[in-house]
Amino acid sequence: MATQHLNVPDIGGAENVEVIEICVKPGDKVNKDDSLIVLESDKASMEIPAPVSGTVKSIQLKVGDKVSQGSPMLELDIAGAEVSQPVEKPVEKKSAPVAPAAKVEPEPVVAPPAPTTASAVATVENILVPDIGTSDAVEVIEVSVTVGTQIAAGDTMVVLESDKASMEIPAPKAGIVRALKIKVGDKISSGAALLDLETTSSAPTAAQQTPAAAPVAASAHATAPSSEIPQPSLPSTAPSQPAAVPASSSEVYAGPAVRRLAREMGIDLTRVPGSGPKNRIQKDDVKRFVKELMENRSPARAVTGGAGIPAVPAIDFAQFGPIDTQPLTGLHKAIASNMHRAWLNVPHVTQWDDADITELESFRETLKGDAEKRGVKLSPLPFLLKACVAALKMHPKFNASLHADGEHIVYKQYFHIGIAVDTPAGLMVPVLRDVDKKSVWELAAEAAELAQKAKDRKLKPAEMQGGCFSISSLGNIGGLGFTPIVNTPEVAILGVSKLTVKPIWNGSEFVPRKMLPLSLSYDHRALNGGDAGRFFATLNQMLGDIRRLVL
Ligand code: CAO
Repeated sequence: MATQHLNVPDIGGAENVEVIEICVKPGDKVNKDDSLIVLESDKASMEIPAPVSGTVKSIQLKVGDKVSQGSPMLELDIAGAEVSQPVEKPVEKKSAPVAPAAKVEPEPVVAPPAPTTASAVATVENILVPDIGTSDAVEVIEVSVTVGTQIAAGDTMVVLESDKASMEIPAPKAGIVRALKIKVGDKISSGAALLDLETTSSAPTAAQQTPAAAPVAASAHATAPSSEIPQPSLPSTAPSQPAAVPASSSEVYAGPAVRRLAREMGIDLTRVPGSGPKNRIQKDDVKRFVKELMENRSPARAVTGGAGIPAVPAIDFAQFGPIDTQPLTGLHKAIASNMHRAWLNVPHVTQWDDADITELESFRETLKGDAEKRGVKLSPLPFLLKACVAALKMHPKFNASLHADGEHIVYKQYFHIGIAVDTPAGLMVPVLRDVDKKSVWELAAEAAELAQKAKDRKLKPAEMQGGCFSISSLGNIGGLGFTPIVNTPEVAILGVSKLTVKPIWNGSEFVPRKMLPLSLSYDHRALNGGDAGRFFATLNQMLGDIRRLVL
């Protein structure tokens, strides 16, 4: 048995940070990564995890103390073999933009190695994973450089995939890759070593020495990326949410050990009520939640109505024949979770109609030459976007969101429309901004560009947020119709199926008309059948005679 004196580790240069909670007392046995104390700066809270397992011998601080790196924390009796383990460093992150009020307790990461000493001519710098906006380890799905590659500042070094989306990590500066520290399939967090970069600068900058060690700065970067260090792009497949309810477990107030326990038990932390100070979720809360689930009681404060839903039994399909089981990608899981959330929270209704687009199609045909000259492909989609804006303007209830407080409805005075894009990685919904202010040509070009970016997994978070309404077009694929799921917190979505020529009675005879099958799903809390009928009437009028769009 040996005693290790633990001091407050590197907390990103923050000083005089308040101790808001001491999670242990003398005599407590702690496991590696169990929370020892919780600090709170004016920007965020951070948890200091135990670097090793042991027994708390004494505690050198109390709630309310102001501490900095190096302040004595506590003494831990530990097994001799573990004494040499380094103290792990806490990393705090910003809350996800969708839930600004939520607190984040990210996973700790091992303190990064010191960068190589600079030479007068060339410096080899150890480039670390910057703040990637999530506390969980994320998978390396692509290494975009090799040893010897000359890269420019901003070039993609690696592509990571979190449980939210994929993200590219850009080079902080130009240089030559001298060594790679990661490979495809590795799971890494902010602060992990990425690669060694030979640069021509005479000394590494402070920012490069500790990219993951400056939580306060990291928070600031979240809204205003540093011009010196390119920030990773973190596309979120989650549509923007009304504030107040944590949208994912990375946004709840819980420490690493609790998060690990929840992961092991398959528990969604957003559903677990926290009993600790400031509603922090503790291990006992997770265990209590599981017990309640097992006893088939409805756990308190469940966020959705999912708690009482009977589970689908796990089945060993191999008993029926050969199978091939593949892991779901993080993106796929995030998409599934968003769909599930929307499906559980939104009382859906879908209405159907056909729009007569015979004239629109003739007009589009006449534009083919122009389209070719402009290098743009003109499908019915940009016309649908314009017609939807006209309908949204006439029926503002469709350009709205229910407020999270359940007391208000928010009418938007901007017209951003999401388009569902079918990609090999799953369904993504980039958003075209200010559709009302753009021409059909501009919309055609922008939709094609965003769709391509989605397919290449190059969408940035901003390109997927802020939608007011969505269009999901399966027209080029086929099918008579479908019930799209509302992209909550939007209140309606238009499904578009394959155009067919139908015999339509014109009062004296049947004539062949090009009919576009439309399905309009909406949140029945915000809209009703009459609203949808009127919306369709406007939409079909616009699509039937697009000259009306200029009125
Ligand atoms: N009926 C018949 N043909 C249609 C059509 C329709 N409703 N909509 C488009 N087309 C035609 C286009 O005119 C184009 O024909 P040409 O090549 O002859 O010009 C062809 O289909 C291909 O169109 P496109 O896919 O390139 O372009 P788009 O603007 O129609 O769609 C995009 C773009 C990104 C929406 C689409 O590619 C896509 O990903 N759709 C799938 C969305 C999806 O999966 N939704 C399901 C969500 S619910 O799970």
